[in-house]
Amino acid sequence: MLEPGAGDLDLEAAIREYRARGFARIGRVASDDVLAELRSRADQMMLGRLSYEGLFFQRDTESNNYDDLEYGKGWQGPTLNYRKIEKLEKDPVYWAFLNNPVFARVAHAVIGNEVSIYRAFLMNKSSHGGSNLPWHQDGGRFWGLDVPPELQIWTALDDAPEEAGCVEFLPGTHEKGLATPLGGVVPPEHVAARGEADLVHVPARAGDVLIIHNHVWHRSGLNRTGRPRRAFSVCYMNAATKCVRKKRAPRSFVRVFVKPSDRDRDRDVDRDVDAK
Ligand SMILES: O=C(O)CCC(=O)C(=O)O
Repeated sequence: MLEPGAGDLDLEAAIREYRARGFARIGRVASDDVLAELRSRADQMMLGRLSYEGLFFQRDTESNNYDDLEYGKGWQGPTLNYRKIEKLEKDPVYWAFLNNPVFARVAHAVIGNEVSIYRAFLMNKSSHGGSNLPWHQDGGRFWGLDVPPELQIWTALDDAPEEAGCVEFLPGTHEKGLATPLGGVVPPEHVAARGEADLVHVPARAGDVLIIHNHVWHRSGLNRTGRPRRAFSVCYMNAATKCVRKKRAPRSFVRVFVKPSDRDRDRDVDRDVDAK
């Protein structure tokens, strides 16, 4: 599943950079075989040939304009022009990849021993161009969590050069926390006040991995290559993080990096509790 040598990447240096700037490259982690499998599974899901209960889809616009996106419509029939698929942890190959030992080392170093995921999703900019994702932060009131998560691990499934809409960052913007309590898109007046002179484009090759602080201002433009530009992004957090939403039943979050022997132990404890 992993690129030969992925186990030797200098993760400590990357984590230092992520802490200072809000993002860092960790290098090439995914092998060609797993990339091909992840791409194929994403396409099969979009086309409705592979499906899991509870997958979340968002179709992209025909106008390539982020403001025209529609919400809450789910899967709208077979097309490769979906922008997002969430809940990819339901797929065994995505699940195995997001549990890989390189990501485990990063997550344990940043978060601690007990880790869960908030979300695991595909960000797709289809061959039609996708849409322009504005400066945003990944957190805020809509996330409904008692403690804001700080670690996302992003993997390029295709090459993502600048013309494909690579991810762009404003370094250091994670340090001041959320621009607004709501989170999400950073209001243009905040961007104007800070300035964009030090904007960093981070082009990537398929298999490259970035670590991204949830609060760093990041965005991505249109895909002008005529080929899909897909990426897999996972938000990891401390397993003690609780959902505080009130309108619906609180979410529970799946634990990751759990050794099979620990799962057996947890099951034994459950059985023990059930028996009492
Ligand atoms: O892939 C992209 O264009 C952006 C992804 C992103 O915003 C994220 O992973 O948080």
